[in-house]
Amino acid sequence: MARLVIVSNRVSMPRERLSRAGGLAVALREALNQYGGLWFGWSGETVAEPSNEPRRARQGKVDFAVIDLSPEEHQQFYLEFANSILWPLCHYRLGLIDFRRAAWDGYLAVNDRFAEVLSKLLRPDDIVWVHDYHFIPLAAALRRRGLANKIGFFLHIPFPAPEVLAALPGHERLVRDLCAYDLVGFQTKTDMRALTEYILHEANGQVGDDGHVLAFGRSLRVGAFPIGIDTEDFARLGEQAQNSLDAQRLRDSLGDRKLVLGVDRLDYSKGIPQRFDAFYNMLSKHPEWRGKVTFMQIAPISRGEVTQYRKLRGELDALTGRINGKFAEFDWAPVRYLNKSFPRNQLAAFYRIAAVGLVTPLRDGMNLVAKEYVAAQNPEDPGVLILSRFAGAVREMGGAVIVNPYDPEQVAEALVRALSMPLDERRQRWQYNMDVLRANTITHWRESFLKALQA
Ligand code: ADQ
Repeated sequence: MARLVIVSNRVSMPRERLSRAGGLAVALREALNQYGGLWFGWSGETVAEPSNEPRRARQGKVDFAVIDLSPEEHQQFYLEFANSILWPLCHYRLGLIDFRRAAWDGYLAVNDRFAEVLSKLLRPDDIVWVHDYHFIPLAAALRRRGLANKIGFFLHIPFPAPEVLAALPGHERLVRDLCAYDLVGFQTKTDMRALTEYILHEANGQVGDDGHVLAFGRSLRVGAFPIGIDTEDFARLGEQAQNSLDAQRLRDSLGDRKLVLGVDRLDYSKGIPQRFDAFYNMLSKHPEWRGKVTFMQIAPISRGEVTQYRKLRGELDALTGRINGKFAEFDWAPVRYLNKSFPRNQLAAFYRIAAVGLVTPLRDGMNLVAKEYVAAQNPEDPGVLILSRFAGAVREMGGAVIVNPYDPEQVAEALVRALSMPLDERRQRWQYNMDVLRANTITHWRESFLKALQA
């Protein structure tokens, strides 16, 4: 196939360890390693006068090109528009939106500058694959420069229903720019339908059964491409982890207590305070479980400069203290709360040991942790996945115990049920999920998106 060019906000250069939490970086590095091509994006650095001359590197078949942001660009584009406006909007949290026109202008201007730099790196037959909400207007900015390449876009987060999207000043422009892509991919059919509803009812466009869209004088395709994981790799990591030193230490520290595990970036979309509340509820209503179960929440700090994220940290610090203060015994602390990230093999050890994977986002594009948890289980004695009905992954993980994360009592009951579930049922549920994960891997995701883009 022609050269593949991937654009994402944060590019990890070859020597940088992929230690930052984030499904996107892991998924993309795996994709490019196989195809070869160019990865273009932000360096992660801010400098007073950023150059339009990208820094380059090469590793194997992959070229990297990154540019820096100015402090003002970083503020308006990244902290404000992307992470304090689009992120809460797409996660249905209108109350958290902090709209400023300067942020919107900054967002468009950064997209324009990225298009300017990228247009000089592109060859006419390159296939361009742009990732995520930071770059919705990028294709339109490239088209203004006369580029006719095939350009696809994948949105990793949910796409809001038209009524919600309409709260964003400038929503018409955003959707018009989105239609400058040739293919727009979503995690689920629900996200896809949210866009097609908008096209039909707000933009006077047309939508065919096959995802063909006519709008704003352009013709494009839309589709659902649920992202997967490297299933076999996680299964192998899980198996190897079984006998690792980390696994042994964790088991020793638990004694004969069962482990309930949560792993998330520290983000308000993940429903972590509600999850703590559910655990509190379970210990209150089911005293028989006191001293018999430990809840470990791993949540590395993310977007620490954004006010809402700082507030969340304070809230979780207090909740941890409250639960441990109320229920802990001299030889047992109910909650272990860790603000750090772990390498994949260590994470796999934790997944493998956990009797319950507690994944309860209030809204999530997909949620890869749910899938990783399933893949790392021991097939002979698998743990139970408890999954929010608002995670994209729920469409595929029919073997999970499905919950409403806003209902702490229901989640508490689900915990009791999962912790006491008979082996036969656990195996059946796990097998169902694992079959799905084996059929829809990260490779399958990448290939089906690129095939649709090339078609
Ligand atoms: P995220 O919101 O970052 O991704 P998620 O899909 O769960 O959420 O991916 C997180 C990734 O980071 C997983 O691979 C996980 O293993 C890793 N991770 C999380 N905590 C970690 C820790 N403490 N230590 C090490 N690794 C950790 C966005 C969207 C999701 C969508 C993905 C991919 O918000 O909905 O599933 O992109 O499209």
